[in-house]
Amino acid sequence: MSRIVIVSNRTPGKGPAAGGLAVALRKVLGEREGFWFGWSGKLAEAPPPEARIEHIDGLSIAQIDLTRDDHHAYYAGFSNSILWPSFHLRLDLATIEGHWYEGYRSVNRQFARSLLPLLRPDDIVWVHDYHLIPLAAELRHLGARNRIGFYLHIPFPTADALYAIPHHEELMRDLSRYDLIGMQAKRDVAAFTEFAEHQMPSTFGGHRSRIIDFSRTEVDAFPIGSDPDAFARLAVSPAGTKMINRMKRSLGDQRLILGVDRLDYSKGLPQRVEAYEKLLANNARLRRSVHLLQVAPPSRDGIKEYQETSDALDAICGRVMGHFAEPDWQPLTYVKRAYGQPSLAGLYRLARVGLVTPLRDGMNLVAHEYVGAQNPDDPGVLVLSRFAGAAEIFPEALLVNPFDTDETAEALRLALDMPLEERKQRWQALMQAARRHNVDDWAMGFLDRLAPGANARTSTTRDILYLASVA
Ligand code: ADQ
Repeated sequence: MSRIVIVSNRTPGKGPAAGGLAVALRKVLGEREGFWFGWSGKLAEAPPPEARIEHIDGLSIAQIDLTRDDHHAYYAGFSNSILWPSFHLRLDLATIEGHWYEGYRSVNRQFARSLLPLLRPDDIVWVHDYHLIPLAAELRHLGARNRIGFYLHIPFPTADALYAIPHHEELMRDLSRYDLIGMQAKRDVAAFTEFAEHQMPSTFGGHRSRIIDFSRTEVDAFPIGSDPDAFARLAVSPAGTKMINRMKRSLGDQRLILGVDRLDYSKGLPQRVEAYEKLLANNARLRRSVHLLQVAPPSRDGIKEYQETSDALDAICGRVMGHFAEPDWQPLTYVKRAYGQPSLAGLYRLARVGLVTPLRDGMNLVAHEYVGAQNPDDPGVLVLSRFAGAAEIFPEALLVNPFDTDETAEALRLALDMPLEERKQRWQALMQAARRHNVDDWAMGFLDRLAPGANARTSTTRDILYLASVA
């Protein structure tokens, strides 16, 4: 059976994997021969010529170091100050420095050069996310003939936002060197197809650029999910229960509204707190009976726009506290640290409302995890942005426009007032959808499509299901 090679910006570290994605991909490598390739997290004077191979927690991991300059241009620069904001339609937050592209390409070239000697001809290569768009082209340039797939974890931009990215044409040409491109949602596939079918000439006229040929590249939506039943178990585990009891003691009768995010401008955090402010302003009866807990540890804090988002969030939390807090009641708590999955699961289970309102998001796994952790006899309500990929999976959530803070405030009120019967009905539909889109099937589904027949486990399961339904 062919080996699977997973390539991502960072390789997984020691100890328990933090997210469902890392767990699922570890599982893929646990069931199949193969290895994980990526940046080691270390900065070096000069990039080492060969990858270091280590065996960590039963996984084979091949890693390379990067120089400080290359890493800065590739990661904080082109990936996170140009691609991330543009793909999230925040051109106002993009910073464009021309030389970053060279660093981005150079790191992709280094990845290709170090990976190629490790590849066997029938290895299946699965590349993850916007940091590594050029990797297939660089590998092919060096002679790789393997099946290579790419999964984009973030949304695909609209054509206008794409045209604002320097070298977008080369990047799209790079994408055409993959055999399979997986996107989170149908809306992303539609945006990609729109570009592929109506390609515009490049900015400076004179020569008309060559049309990119996508005829050998398959593109489809493979919505990622979590492991909802694992979250259900975690929520009642000793650590989950400990968190629930701790929170119950401090909340008393107040109902909990919960937000859990990385601190990122795409997550709509200031708008979310503003919606909560409107909820309290419009519904005096709810004061003292609700509490908003926002968990948002900083991320990418070397980038100016992230610091600004953090300041904006501090300011609006302060404003809501100043306006509504009383000596014996606080309307909200804002925690800037990350929690382990068991504690998160406990928080999810206790929350009457899961408030997931990104301005734009590839999927949003917090929505999936919140659904998984609910108590079937007394489930909470998911208030979800219609601009998260998760909105395609969870139509039974209360879907809101996160830019419209009046609408989000009203959805919060509806969620808090929702009768038990309706909560149960909505949650049952949500849980079914979360199970249907679980992360194991996501990984197997992608690999099945990338290399049909190479994935013995799923093919067999499918055949058996098919035979059972025929019988
Ligand atoms: P992220 O933008 O990081 O991921 P998301 O899907 O919301 O976003 O979260 C990923 C994981 O981080 C979840 O498992 C969650 O539990 C964890 N997490 C988030 N906030 C946390 C906190 N405060 N403390 C502890 N853990 C926290 C990108 C895309 C998403 C896409 C994922 C997976 O931006 O749209 O869903 O990849 O494809």
